[in-house]
Amino acid sequence: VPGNIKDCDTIAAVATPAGPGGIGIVRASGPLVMPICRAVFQPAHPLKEPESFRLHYGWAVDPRNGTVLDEVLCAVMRAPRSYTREDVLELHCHSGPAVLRRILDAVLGQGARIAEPGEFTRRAFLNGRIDLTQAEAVLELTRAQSECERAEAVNQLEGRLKEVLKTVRAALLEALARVEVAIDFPEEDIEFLEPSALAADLSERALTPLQALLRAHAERRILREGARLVLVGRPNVGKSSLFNALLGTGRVIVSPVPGTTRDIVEESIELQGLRLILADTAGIRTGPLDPVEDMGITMAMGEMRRADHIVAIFDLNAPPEDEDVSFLRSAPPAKPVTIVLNKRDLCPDWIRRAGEFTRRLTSLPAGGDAGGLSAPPQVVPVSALTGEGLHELKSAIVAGLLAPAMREAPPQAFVPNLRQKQVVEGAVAALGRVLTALEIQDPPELIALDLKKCLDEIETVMGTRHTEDLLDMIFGNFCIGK
Ligand SMILES: Nc1nc2c(ncn2[C@@H]2O[C@H](COP(=O)(O)OP(=O)(O)OP(=O)(O)O)[C@@H](O)[C@H]2O)c(=O)[nH]1
Ligand SMILES: [Mg+2]
Repeated sequence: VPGNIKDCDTIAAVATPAGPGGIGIVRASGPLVMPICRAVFQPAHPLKEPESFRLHYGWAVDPRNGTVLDEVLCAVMRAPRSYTREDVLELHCHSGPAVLRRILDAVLGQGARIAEPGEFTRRAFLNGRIDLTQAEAVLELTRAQSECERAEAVNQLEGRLKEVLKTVRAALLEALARVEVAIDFPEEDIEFLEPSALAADLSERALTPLQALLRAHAERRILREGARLVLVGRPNVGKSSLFNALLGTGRVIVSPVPGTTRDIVEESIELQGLRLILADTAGIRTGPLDPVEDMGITMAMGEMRRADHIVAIFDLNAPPEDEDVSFLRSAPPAKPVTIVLNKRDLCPDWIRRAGEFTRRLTSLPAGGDAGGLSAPPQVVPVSALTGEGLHELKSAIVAGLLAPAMREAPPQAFVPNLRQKQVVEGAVAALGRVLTALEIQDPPELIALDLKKCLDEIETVMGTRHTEDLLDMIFGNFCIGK
């Protein structure tokens, strides 16, 4: 928040990296910039005052004794149309350590102080030229090593993330205003707090865009670091065989005995340029089991929660029973799943069979939040033994991990950074509670609490405050005095 005395100082720093180079820049920002410029810069052609946004040729001098320090170009950017929204001075000189030191020293001698790291950009934020996401983008731009990082940071600097958050914030403020009215006027029949309409609105205008941000973040991480893939299914369906087939080696034991695999075995592979860690697991079944197999099953369930993508394997020749899909219920909601129907070589009629199988799978009761099957997953019939269908499976896996846009043009719009992602997760969690509360018609006070929490998170990302805005919203949009 501006008002801090330190934010009124004139700051100065060398803006270019240390060491000999073509050009070095000394930059200053703040109220003393014009007098500093008059004292330190001696124009080659007499000027009353350097014009804003022009380069002026001349000399940098030490005002204390008139010593000429270097031949320079001087640029002045007058407030408020500058990087910091304050008066800004840039002296472009020859980049030598002694030159830069002397020019900076001359500027400091006129009443500026040395800038702290990032202070110019911080002022741009404090003075409202950019929001926090853009300030962070500047930092990311200066750090970007790859083309992908650069493109994402520029995207964020242009304000894409800010725009998304702004619309989400507007939706949250509107919802909060409606809820606050319901709190203030409980006796009135307020048609605008119609819970299901409000929930639908919030889900579309807030939850969906926030989830898209998180997905974009996950996809970027997958592009850079690779993804975890887990093979799960009932015993003997051919998980280990498929693991070996994808790897192209006989890495793990395959046998006709159900319950062969106990430990989790991991190997890394590359599919269409994507790095993947593939995990084979113990077949999941219930009933009296020996303790080692039981531990294996627990580990398999844990691996399902950890993985970025679940490959659920079935034996095409054994029609699925209720129990066969039950293991998918322990998958976290919305975790992407690919269904593999294995052993198609044993079934001459496998195309028709696969159709039946898919219909049966999707009609089985998936359970409350069996997120895995809530969106229709891709179904791929294969034979781990002969390798038929493996190519299709690989494509399906890659498609499941990355949205097509991401594969063709990797840097997708507005990918949040880690800090932003964590805060957005908090917002999504709070929003989830709001939607549940609306559904079960909790008192508006409770709903308001989580809405505010969600709003706080969004504003933490943007770096704004909301109390004034909220009041404006209530009085601006509703006819309270009625
Ligand atoms: N014909 C045929 N047999 C297969 C295929 N895939 C696996 N099998 C056989 O099915 C049996 C079980 O294979 P595994 O790969 O060990 O099965 P799993 O799912 O890892 O079994 P557990 O580790 O016990 O859970 C073995 O005898 C395999 O040779 C296939 O595509 N076609
Ligand atoms: Mg196995």
